[in-house]
Amino acid sequence: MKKTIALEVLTDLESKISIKEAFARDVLIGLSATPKKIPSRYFYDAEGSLLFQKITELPEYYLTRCEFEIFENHKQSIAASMRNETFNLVELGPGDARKTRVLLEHFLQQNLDFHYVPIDISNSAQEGLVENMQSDFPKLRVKGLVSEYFNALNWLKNLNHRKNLVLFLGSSIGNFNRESSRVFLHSLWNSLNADDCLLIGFDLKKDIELLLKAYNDSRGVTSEFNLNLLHRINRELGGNFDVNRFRHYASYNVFSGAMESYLVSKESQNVMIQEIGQSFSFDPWEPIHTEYSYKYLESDIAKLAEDTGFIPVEQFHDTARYFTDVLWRVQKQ
Ligand code: AVI
Repeated sequence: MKKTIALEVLTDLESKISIKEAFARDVLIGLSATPKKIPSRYFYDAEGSLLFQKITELPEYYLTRCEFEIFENHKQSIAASMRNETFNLVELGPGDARKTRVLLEHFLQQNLDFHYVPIDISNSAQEGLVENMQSDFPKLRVKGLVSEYFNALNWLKNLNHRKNLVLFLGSSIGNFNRESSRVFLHSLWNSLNADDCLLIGFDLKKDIELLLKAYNDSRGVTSEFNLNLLHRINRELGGNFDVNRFRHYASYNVFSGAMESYLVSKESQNVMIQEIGQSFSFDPWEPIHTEYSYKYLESDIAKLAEDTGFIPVEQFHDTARYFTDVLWRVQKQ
């Protein structure tokens, strides 16, 4: 007999277009622009999510290990901030939630009174996650939501009046540019109640050599992850990209403080995309921008909290001080 999965699929009334239609629209807009670009959110189809998982295990990609270390060393303090509360532990874009398990296990051991509410736009990814969590932690109360983040948070606000501790982990905020990160965090603030909390991960500015290695790993997994965007266009939109005629390139921009990733055309070529009904031409060495991964100073983080309505409560670092998770509280008059 099939077990019931604690999953709620919320429909966003404003956006009725399918993921494939949005992908085709964004590829058309991006490849028609100068310089060419494709939004990084399209990395994460099934293949891309597996490749990202492999990246997190690479020796050069320190970010995930640092955040694991932070949770292992500071789970007591994180739990202490929610003791005597009934709360939702809401996770935005949990992926396989490997790091979150450290917190879940500890919160359960400490008998904290909480529900785990992962929110993701992919139905299949959420189904797998909720199923795994239910079988690995039989005592855990899980309610997976399939929706855009803000839509889900607003739904949650009307459903119950438990306090929320929102997790936005793994430097996901780094994939927004400086302006969009402010807009995103202020929208998050708007969807939360006074005194709700946010635990958010930031990758800190550090020796440039370490950054370059993290995004140009020796096994070429990051290159595969980036090139998968072209495979995805071929698979889903009927493109005829010859992926071997492009290369991965990642560099650090010291002025903006971002690792920037590109796919560069190695020669002059035309690529047809059936679903768009158009072909796109590439000059030799013409780039497609695919991702920003912004790195932060401690002072940038403090300013970001101040500008978006949050009060810093506590801050945690790994021992190398490469990464930080900060606990912020929503301030509303
Ligand atoms: C998901 N995100 C935080 C990763 C990052 O570091 O920007 C994605 C990634 N791109 C290349 N390697 C990892």
